[in-house]
Amino acid sequence: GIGSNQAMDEVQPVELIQRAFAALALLSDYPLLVSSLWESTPLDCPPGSPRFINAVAAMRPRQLTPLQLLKSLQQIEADFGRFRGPERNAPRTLDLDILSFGEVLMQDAKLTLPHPRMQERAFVLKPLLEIAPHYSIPGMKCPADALARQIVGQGSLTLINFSKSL
Ligand code: A4P
Ligand code: MG
Repeated sequence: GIGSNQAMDEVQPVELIQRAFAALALLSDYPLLVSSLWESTPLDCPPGSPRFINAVAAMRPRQLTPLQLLKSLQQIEADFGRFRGPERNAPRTLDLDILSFGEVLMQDAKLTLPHPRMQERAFVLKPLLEIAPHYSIPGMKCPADALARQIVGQGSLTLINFSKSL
């Protein structure tokens, strides 16, 4: 799960996410599958936070364990100027979350799988369903498309239409 709502130097979130796709592709030994880019209303963020660009990618990680993958993702976030301050959900140049890792279920200090809030977030489920229409969250009976239909009141979530700028 990929999110950005802050530019890095002059590079805007849409461009950062496209660059993040390229960085993730290097971690995958199978071609990276990517969703569209979606613009979303910030959820549970400090007042006045900029709108987000969100996307989802699917990969077959070269890293053998979820914790090794997390470390690689955090290295990419750092390379993209991610700063972690004290404020929760503060604007960020790049956030890379592991939504699920195969069928792995785990909960430890560094990593919870599947991602504990993914099932309640349209900005995660909508892009995810583009690339995996029949996906079910590991450990959950209800398919992700049914979960997505139940979500209301998260502001707007709009597909970014690149053809406008061609
Ligand atoms: N961590 C535990 N499980 C995972 C996982 N599955 N994937 C730990 C990645 N990290 C995981 O993450 C904090 C710690 O979570 C990490 O050190 C890792 O060990 P972080 O990247 O520093 O901060 P975060 O992602 O902001 O924290 P958190 O609590 O995961 O935030 P959320 O719940 O993901 O919310 N609104 C819109 N529209 N779009 C967004 O993308 N994102 C958030 C972040 C809030 N509102 C949003 C969006
Ligand atoms: Mg994160």
